[in-house]
Amino acid sequence: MIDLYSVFTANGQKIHVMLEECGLAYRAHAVNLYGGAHKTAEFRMLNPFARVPVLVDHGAGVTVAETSAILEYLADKTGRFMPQGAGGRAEAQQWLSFVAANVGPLFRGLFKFGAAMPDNNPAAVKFFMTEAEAAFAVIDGHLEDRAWLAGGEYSVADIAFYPVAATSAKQLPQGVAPYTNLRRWMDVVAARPAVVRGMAVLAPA
Ligand SMILES: N[C@@H](CCC(=O)N[C@@H](CS)C(=O)NCC(=O)O)C(=O)O
Repeated sequence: MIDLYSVFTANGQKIHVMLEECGLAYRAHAVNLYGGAHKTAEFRMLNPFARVPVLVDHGAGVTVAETSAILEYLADKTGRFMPQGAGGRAEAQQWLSFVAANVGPLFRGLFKFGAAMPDNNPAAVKFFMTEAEAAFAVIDGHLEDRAWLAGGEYSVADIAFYPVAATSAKQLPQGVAPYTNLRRWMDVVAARPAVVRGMAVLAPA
């Protein structure tokens, strides 16, 4: 059995979608971030970085945090959603890293300085917004002549980016409206039954 400690945000949704795509049995536990549940000594035993999501695979004796590491772990475990050739695999890891290490933190900054502290630091908001829009423009351009982000197939790279486009991008003034190729790709990903199920996991009642 797999236990997933998570929240209803893009970072959580990446893993919810992957688990649903892989058809793995799991229990999703909502972590009360506002109550500081992730800062306890008990939680830091699972993830020293005090962040969600964290996955505990009891059968394998594995505990893993960081969305890109969790996605790669599940891809290795199931043999799914990671292109098999060296080139395709490297490409998937490149886009996975770009989303987790670059795009994700931009939206974290935008939330912290924008939604969480409105009008407190307009320069910071402008910086994070401009960078996030530039990242979306890069991904939109990349999708101009391809159906998927990497390796010519649906992969962990698409699974990592879809929740960011569907959820986090709402923080941008125009959302995903300016990005035609991205919206075409989103429509295809959104129609997958596992994506529909995964995006709804831990949704507030
Ligand atoms: N780099 C991490 C980011 C995870 C992250 O920022 N999670 C947020 C929730 S979406 C969190 O735990 N925030 C708690 C905090 O910042 O104290 C990953 O990819 O897993």
